[in-house]
Amino acid sequence: MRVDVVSIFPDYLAPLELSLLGKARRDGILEVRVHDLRDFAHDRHRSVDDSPLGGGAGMVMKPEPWAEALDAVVASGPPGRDAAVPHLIVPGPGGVPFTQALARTLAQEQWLAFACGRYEGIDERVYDHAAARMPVTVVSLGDYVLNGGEVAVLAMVEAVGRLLPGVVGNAESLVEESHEDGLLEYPVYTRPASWDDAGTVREVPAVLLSGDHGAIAAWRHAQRLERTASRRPDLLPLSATTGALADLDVQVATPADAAELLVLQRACWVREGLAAQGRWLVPPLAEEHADVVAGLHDWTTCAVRVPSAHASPGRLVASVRGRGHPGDDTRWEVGRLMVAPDLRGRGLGRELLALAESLAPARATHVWLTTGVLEEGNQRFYRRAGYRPAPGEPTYPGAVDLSKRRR
Ligand code: JEH
Repeated sequence: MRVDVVSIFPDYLAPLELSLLGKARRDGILEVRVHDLRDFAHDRHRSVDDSPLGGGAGMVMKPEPWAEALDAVVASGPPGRDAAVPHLIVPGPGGVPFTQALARTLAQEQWLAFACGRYEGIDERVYDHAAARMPVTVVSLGDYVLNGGEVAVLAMVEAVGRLLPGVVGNAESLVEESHEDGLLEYPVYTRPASWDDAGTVREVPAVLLSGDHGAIAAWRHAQRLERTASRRPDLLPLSATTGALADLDVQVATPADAAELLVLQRACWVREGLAAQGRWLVPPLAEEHADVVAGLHDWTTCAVRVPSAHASPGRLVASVRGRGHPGDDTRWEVGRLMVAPDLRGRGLGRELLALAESLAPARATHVWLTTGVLEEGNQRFYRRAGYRPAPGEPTYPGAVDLSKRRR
């Protein structure tokens, strides 16, 4: 791939000589040419900026040097009737967001050119001049304000460059990335397993030393769900919902939620407990606070609250939890689906069930749950959601196990 960069600070692009990209350049995978915009300014002061017409703060980049510089880049292309032109990327705070998907698209191009603006930006007519000669895309690195396009170009060339065949040595790394499911990464560790950090002993989670590959995969998946919920709730399918959940606050539950979860689960299961008439134990009723806390460690639990206008959290009104079945993570288990009595009949249960199903890892082949043998309403609800009786003995006396194939 060929990359041309035009800037008034060519030295800003020096890091492109380093590390993986530097190696790619030496290996002939990537050819980077950096041009000084001032070489195309011909007045005595080689000026590239002027005050904005119509008034306003700051300065604007003049059109003539830009037009000449971009024409020179185009003219420097491979000779011949192909008349190849670069795809021009102009970093700007008002551009289309730069994403991994855009990086993948740009990695398919033979030739990219980047125009690094400064000041308040580039005279708008330069975009028209360029667009008459080549494809032009204004791209933003993110919703914050930089002083110019150079830092954005460093980021974009690095993100695109590492996708070129032969740049990232470990082909596996890129394959794994392309299997992305939109969740954040799990935390990683290396030796020593027990690290004496100046008196504080910091341990690697024991599961990673267990040799139990199923348990490790389940733990990593749960970590990914937790991180995504706390750092990037926008990525979780749950926050994208437009239905009953949309107005509510969905988070991965922590031990601070345990007391409220216990109260809600007792309220939600008491009818089932009365119907059992002591013939069997209903686990959600038998649990104490410590059991709920323990459950939060073994399961990924979603706590649903009504939003609160104040600093204090809103009331806990619903919950559901999911986990890979210990020893068999092709089975995604869902449970403890509960909705506060005053919020029933709004489809919240159905949405929470779908949410819990969506948290399953890609390798899960079926979703599995259990409900009370006397709870005909619940059984109908799950049947409508696609669940059918699971073969084999029920997990508990008084329970029916249901299962559904995934997608
Ligand atoms: C910034 C190229 C060339 C600064 C402010 C304004 C914002 C409201 N993600 C990115 N942030 N900034 C840039 C970028 C990318 N890619 C970027 C650039 C240039 C890229 C000059 N500048 C500096 C600059 C105007 N403000 C934009 N507004 C929404 C916060 C206020 C006005 C223009 C140019």
